[in-house]
Amino acid sequence: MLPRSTECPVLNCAGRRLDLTRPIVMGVINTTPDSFSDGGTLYRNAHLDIEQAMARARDMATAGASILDIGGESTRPGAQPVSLQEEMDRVLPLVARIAAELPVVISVDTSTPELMREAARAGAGMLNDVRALTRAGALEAAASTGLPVCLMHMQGEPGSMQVAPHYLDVVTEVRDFLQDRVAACERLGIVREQLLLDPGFGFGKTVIHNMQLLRGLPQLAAAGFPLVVGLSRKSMIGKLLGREMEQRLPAGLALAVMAVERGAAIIRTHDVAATADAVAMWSALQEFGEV
Ligand code: 8Y4
Repeated sequence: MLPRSTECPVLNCAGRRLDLTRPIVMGVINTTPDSFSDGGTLYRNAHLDIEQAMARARDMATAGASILDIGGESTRPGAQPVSLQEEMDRVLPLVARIAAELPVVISVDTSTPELMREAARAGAGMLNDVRALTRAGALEAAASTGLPVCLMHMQGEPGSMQVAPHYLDVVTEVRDFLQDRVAACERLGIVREQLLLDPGFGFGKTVIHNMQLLRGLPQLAAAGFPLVVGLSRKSMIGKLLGREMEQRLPAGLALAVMAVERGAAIIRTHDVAATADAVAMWSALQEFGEV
């Protein structure tokens, strides 16, 4: 079995330590109106929204999430672009509340340099960028925070990425892209020990590409960086098994265990309690074999 990461099993997340000796769970807290609150009705109440998100965050922390990932931009195809102010207003109050109240590492899902800086000030412990710090100023902003960064692979842009994904060899291309982004980070002074990598399941990938990436995960893990994997509820499950969104949990758990078996360090999921148990069962068997 491959190690979760060859070295440095502990990340420094703004003073909170993240032990990656065993695989851990990152819970998804979405603040976008189309996936949170009551379906984006015209009348929205910021106070109620934040209390609802806090209740979700508390539940996830109790259920075993070590990290909570907070995003204010929807990356689903066809989603409305979000202004900087709106993204800040959605994310920052929640970061501050969670930092004050819950013993978790807060990851901020953003590609926006200004939000990276402000989120770090508000108490974020990690940055998660689906654009791998490719936006103007993002490398500099991330470097200035000193926080660990998850670099994710995406082919194209959210609006059009699923139109015609194409690769000659998806595993090699994803690995080479991420390697280039690691080099770009290092040039700006972000040390390797603070970097995590993610193949970006579903981001400009067909079901076949996703399957090839999951089977090829050990080749990505071999680079020695902790791997973040997000497969929970994604359309791959719908397409392969014909399951609607509400019926994707069992397959999501299977995928989580398969990812961990192939070297994933962090599982990003909407279903924290079930995923934490699935991953803990994997760790129990793993440690049984080690003694
Ligand atoms: C159903 C459920 C359908 C979820 C689509 C989705 C990842 C990520 C997202 C990921 C990292 C999503 C922000 C897409 N996915 N960040 N973010 N890795 N690091 N879609 O796989 O969850 S959002």
